[in-house]
Amino acid sequence: MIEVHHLNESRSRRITWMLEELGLPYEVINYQRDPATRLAPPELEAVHPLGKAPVIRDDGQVFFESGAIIEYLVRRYGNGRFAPAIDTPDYNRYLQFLHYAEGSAMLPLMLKLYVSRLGEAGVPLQPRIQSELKNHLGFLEGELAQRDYLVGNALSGADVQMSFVAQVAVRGGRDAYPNLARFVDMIEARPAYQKAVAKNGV
Ligand SMILES: N[C@@H](CCC(=O)N[C@@H](CS)C(=O)NCC(=O)O)C(=O)O
Repeated sequence: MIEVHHLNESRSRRITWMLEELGLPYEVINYQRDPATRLAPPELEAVHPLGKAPVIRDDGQVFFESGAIIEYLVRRYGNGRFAPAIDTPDYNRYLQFLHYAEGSAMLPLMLKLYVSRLGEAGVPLQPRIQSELKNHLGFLEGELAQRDYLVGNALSGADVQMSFVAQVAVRGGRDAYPNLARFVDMIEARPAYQKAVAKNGV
């Protein structure tokens, strides 16, 4: 059975959700963040060299990185679902969003989080962070203007991977990005998402 190493309030909710969408059985090993530092407990270092989540074990192999895990699960267990046919323009768009989430979109969101902790000392960085946020979130808002899903007409692994970006983005306010907010509502209304959260938390 697939083993998921899940940290509370983290990106690993994408993996439990993906597994529920796929209808696969899985076992969750839970870790709790330190309430003060928000860091993962040191036990995660037993399965991830950097002590981060998510991590999965399948067929005896342990590996990490959400995008790689989602791509693997869809390829191995999707039976044609949750990804476009390979060698199509949509497949390349699917890869684009699988990589864009952590490769580009998360950076300004994380910078905003960390720099806000600096108080006055962080003020000089704010204009650049805000302009990058506007750039990325404006791009996504436009991408979702005419469509419900980022690729094609059905949920794909790319939507699952981008869900964390969208959730963090709209946490700061729904009004500026109504299409992103609608995307988050669509995700959170899915029975598989609700099942994953009910079983394992966010
Ligand atoms: N790009 C990685 C990010 C992994 C990551 O930073 N996970 C966070 C949770 S959202 C974590 O484990 N934080 C705890 C810590 O850094 O101690 C992925 O998508 O898997």
